[in-house]
Amino acid sequence: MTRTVRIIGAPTDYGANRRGVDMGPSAIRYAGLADAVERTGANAADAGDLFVARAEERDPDAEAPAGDAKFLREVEEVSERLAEEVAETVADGELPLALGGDHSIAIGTLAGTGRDAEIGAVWFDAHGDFNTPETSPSGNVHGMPLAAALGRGAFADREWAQSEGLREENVAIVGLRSVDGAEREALRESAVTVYTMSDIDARGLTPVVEDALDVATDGVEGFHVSLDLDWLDPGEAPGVGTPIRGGVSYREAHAAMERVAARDAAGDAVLRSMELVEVNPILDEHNETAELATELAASALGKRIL
Ligand code: Z70
Ligand code: MN
Ligand code: MN
Ligand code: MN
Repeated sequence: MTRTVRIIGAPTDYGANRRGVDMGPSAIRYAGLADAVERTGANAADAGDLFVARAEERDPDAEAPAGDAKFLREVEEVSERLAEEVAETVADGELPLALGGDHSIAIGTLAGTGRDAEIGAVWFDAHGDFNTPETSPSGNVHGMPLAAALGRGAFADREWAQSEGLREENVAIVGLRSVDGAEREALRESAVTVYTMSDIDARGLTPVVEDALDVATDGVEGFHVSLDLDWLDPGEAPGVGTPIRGGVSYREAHAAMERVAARDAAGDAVLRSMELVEVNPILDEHNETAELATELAASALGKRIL
C-alpha cells in the first residue's frame, strides 16, 4: 500500500529570539519537499501551515511559570493545534511530517504522535533540548521540548506539553555537542540515552544510529524522528538558528536517515512521525539548508540510490 506523507507547517519563532526560522516551512517547500517525497514512492499531501500569531503582537512574559520560558502561552497554543493535526494524521493511517519553525514545535508533534500508542524518539541535534524553565539559561523554549514532552520540571503540571506514550527509556539523542550545566546534570540522571559527537567519532555513525534506533524501538509501536538541522556541521547546513561547529557531515546525515528507513522497513516498530526544524532562510546560502532538509526527509522515507 502506498504511504501518504502529510506535510504540516508550523512557522514559529517563539522558541528563540526571532531569528527567521519561522520562514522554514516556506523554504523547505520551495526546495521541493512534496516532489522529493513522491519520488520515494509515497503520496505527498500538504496540509498547509498552522496559524501562528506574530511574536511582536504578544507579550513574551504573559505566562511566567516557575523559572523562565518565553512565549510559553503561544507555544501552548501552537502545540495544541499541532498535536491535534498530528494525532488525526496518524489515526488516518498517514505519516505526519512537521516543518518548523523552531524546535519548540516538537512539543506538539510528540504530544500528537504519542497520544494513542507507546512510542520512542530519536533526537538528531547538536543540543540536548532538555532544559526546563527552572534550568534554562536563555528562557528559549526551543531548548526545552524534550524535557517538556517527558513532563519534567515546570512541565509536570502542564498536560498539553506531555507526550503520553513516550518514556525516557525510549529516547535517544544523537550528536550532542552543546549542553548547559544544569541540563547536563538532568540528562545524566535521566533514563534518556545520549550519543555525543565523541561517540560518533570513536565508533562511527552507523553503529551509533543503530543503537539509538534500538533504544527508540524497544517495546513500542512506532518511533518519532526529530531532525534539527543544526545537527549537521555548519559547513553543510549554514542556514540554521544556532550553528555549532563540529557536526555530522552530509554523508553521515544521509547514512543516518537511511538507517531510519531500513528500521522502518524492518517493521518491528515503524516510523510514525517526523519533523524538520530550525531551518533559517535568512542565514542560508541559496536555500541549500532547506534543500538538505528535503533530501534528508526523502532518505528517511526510503529513497534509494539504486
Ligand atoms: C541552549 C538553551 C537550543 C537551538 C536548542 C540552546 C538551546 N541550550 N538552541 N536549539 N538551536 O538556550 O537552552
Ligand atoms: Mn533542537
Ligand atoms: Mn539544536
Ligand atoms: Mn490549554
